[in-house]
Amino acid sequence: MAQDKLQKKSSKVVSKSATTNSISEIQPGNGGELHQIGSIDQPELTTNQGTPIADNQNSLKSNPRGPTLLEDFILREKITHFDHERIPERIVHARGTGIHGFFELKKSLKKYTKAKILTEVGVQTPLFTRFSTVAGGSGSSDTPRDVRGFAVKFYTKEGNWDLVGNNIPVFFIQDAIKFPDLVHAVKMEPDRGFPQAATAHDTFWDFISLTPEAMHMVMWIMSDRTLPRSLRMMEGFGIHSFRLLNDAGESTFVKFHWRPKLGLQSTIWDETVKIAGADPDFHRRDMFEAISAGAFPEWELAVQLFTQEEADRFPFDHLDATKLIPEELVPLQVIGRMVLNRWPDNFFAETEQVAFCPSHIIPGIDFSNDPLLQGRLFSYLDTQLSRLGSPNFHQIPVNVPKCPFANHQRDGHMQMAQPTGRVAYEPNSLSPQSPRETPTHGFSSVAVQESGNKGRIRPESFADHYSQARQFYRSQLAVEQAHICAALVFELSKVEHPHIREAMVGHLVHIDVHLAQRVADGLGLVQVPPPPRAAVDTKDFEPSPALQLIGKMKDTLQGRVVGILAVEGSDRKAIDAVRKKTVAAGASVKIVSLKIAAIKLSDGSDLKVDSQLAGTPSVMFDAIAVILPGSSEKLSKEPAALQFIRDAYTHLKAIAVDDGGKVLLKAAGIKKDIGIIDAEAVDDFIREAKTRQWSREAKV
Ligand code: HDE
Repeated sequence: MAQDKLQKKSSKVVSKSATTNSISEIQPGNGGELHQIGSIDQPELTTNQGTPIADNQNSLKSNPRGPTLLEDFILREKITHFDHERIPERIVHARGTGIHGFFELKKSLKKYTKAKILTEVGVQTPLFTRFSTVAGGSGSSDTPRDVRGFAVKFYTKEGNWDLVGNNIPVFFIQDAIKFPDLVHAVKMEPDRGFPQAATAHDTFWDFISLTPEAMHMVMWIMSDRTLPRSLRMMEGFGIHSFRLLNDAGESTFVKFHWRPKLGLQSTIWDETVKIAGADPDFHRRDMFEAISAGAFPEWELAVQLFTQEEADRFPFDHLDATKLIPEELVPLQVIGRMVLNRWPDNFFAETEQVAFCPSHIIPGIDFSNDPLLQGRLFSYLDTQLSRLGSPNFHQIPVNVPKCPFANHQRDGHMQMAQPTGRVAYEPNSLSPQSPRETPTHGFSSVAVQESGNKGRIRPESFADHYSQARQFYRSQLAVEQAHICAALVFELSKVEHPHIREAMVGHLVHIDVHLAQRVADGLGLVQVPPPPRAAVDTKDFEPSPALQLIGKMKDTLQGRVVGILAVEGSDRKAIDAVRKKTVAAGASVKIVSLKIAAIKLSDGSDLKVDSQLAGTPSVMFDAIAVILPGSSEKLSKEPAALQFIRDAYTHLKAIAVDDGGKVLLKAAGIKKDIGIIDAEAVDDFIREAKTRQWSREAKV
């Protein structure tokens, strides 16, 4: 009888028991627990076959305390589906964050390409971008020292174009055949299952020390480029040379660059390590909050264009992915912008199932002979087949082209299309409406002649492994060089085998003897080990300031977060002044206090608290203000408060303090210093908050 009542009401009612675990409340007979939800027309809960479900709380048993019956198809369907919910995670780049957006062309490349996305100025092309770390599993933290993936799927009028890049313009290896070894070396060691998402272990450095071509990339990954402050503050690079093809079939080489509007910013190592503990989702949350607040991140798309003749004169081979083309040699031309403005509806459906393939390309763009790119053209399609389980992965909504598409491919696992008619082949005479080739504007490859002997041969032009590594290192500011040295010492200190440490320092000698000496000192080596034999002499290229990171930090508070530490009795006026001006300057502000409940300020008004101090270290902020009542001695004994201000100081952040804040500053043993500002001087605070106090670093 109660069951009947439930079924009758099922389209308009919800069982209160859905939110409770109390057995008495979830008995199906407990009809009194049901209630109407106003006028909301709620859909019926059904099985996947559409059968309405009367009870989603109890499995079917032979008696109330008896065994569960095999005939309970509702239970079995639900649990079976659940058991199969996980798909294999990506072998690399498993941890990622995806966002929808658009690309808008500002400058036509019509002279070079027929691709509409690069010729139709002002047109907005929808896209989906996924940022990722490389080494960690999908549940790993956002902030290990790691390269970041920067993959963009453009849904163009002429098909999907995937530009699958990284936040570093070069790669570890020159030939795709070495990729499985590289990845096996960097991933957790197979016998022990650790470390997760870290390069600081023996197998990684063993492989690297035996792979001289990786040395340029090593300089990049040991720099703060691998510690981004935000996904919104990273550059992106297509890495390989691609080709643009115009209507006449002429080809021009191109390298793609993404440049963030917010400028570049990184964290520093000690800060990064603490962020991983305080908020493993630091980057995903930052992006989610920015998109939710309407602060849509934006990047410029820039290209480097060059001809075969120009390439022939470069002092390196542009087909070698361990080399970049300095901006000083081939300047960047900005051609458009990408704006990310819509968070996915569902993480799994979109971010997890998006399938990037460098082979997803459109007429007017073509591949170069870079052997790393050539290998990737095979790998990604193969990986999607294994990961998503079917050649029909293009039918998953996030992967579906937004232009018409039609062919005679049929069937396969999880086929969603239902084609009609008897014709599934081409050419045919039976179905005049069926899809046909379009030689006029269909995809065509560049017509170049290839010659030479077949063989497994590395070209001589790929032999210089150290010159660009040296150029990178020597282009860095002193602070940046110090960070590279410290990172190498940290990483190699985690290596158990001394011969690997020594071999690595040997390579550094080729890059820069002072660098090698500093790292050798840091590792406690008695002398700098001899360098390995190099195939060619290392060249002294001109330093390229464009390779710096700190130099690309923008003088802005946009995208930054200021934390204000306040307690009961803190001064309302001081808090309001800091908050108002920093928000006006573009920052977001969060109030941190001892408890999460609202606090009463000096004037008796209430202040909403955003985060609790013990769970919110200052690493969550770019700058802090400490506004405390004069009598804040008690807080000065609070370890979390002391750590809050000490870390902000050590991490070279601007700190604004009122008189009460000064008491905490003193208790933390911090003396007056650059970047420590009177809370009343908000403009000074804002100026200092836009940067880090690099000159403080030597002291801390
Ligand atoms: Fe990838 N890479 N990769 N890679 N890669 C994958 O494809 C591979 C390389 C990059 O957000 C996999 O869908 C080979 C360079 C990004 O979904 C796999 C080689 C660059 C992403 C694969 C490389 C990248 C991947 C794993 C050497 C920068 C994440 C899952 C020839 C230009 C895309 C997947 C996303 C993902 C293979 C080298 C970037 C296994 C064989 C160089 C951003 O197919």
